Amino acid sequence: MQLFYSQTSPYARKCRALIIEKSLESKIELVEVSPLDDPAELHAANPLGKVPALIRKSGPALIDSPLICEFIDTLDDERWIPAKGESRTLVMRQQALADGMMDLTIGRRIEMNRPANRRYKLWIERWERGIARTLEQLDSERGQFERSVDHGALSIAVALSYLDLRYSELDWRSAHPELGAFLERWEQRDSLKLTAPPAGA
Ligand SMILES: N[C@@H](CCC(=O)N[C@@H](CS)C(=O)NCC(=O)O)C(=O)O
Repeated sequence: MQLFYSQTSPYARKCRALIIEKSLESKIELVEVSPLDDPAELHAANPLGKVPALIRKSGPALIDSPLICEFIDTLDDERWIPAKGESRTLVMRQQALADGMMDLTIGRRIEMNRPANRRYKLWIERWERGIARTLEQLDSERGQFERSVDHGALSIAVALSYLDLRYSELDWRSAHPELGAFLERWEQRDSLKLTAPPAGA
């Protein structure tokens, strides 16, 4: 199998980190692509032109990181996403909050990359408020995930780390020191160490 990824994509990082946590590196080859260069092999796997995308031995390629992670989790007997019940719902919800915060961070970043006089302040501020609210929410429900080692906690760690990469002006640790400590613990794991975006990315 092959996973198309880019080094800075937080969605792809979730998949790569999960592969490492589950020691599945020998089953999935990582193929680095640059989605903005429109590589034909990525478009063949994912018409949306986005990473991650997973080419399997048979069957259609999988797209969208929650689906890809769900599939990766079935490749061995160790469950990072609970199979059913409220624990599953909570992990999927944590992933949705994490992915949503990545979406907001990316939206903001695209806008910030425009020349200053062409940025749309309304959207930037809207996305920043969404990020602030999501951090508040995550902090308020920290007890549900801060000591967990599962896909929900992994997703949140990746999303927080992405704030540091793409919204580094935001001093989120001052308001949310326990979330900072949570990320620090995850950043000591190989899964996050080995998938960290390159310096200056
Ligand atoms: N919901 C998707 C989002 C994937 C996504 O937006 N990937 C970005 C990289 S961070 C991408 O490939 N963007 C290229 C583009 O939009 O053309 C997922 O969870 O996999």
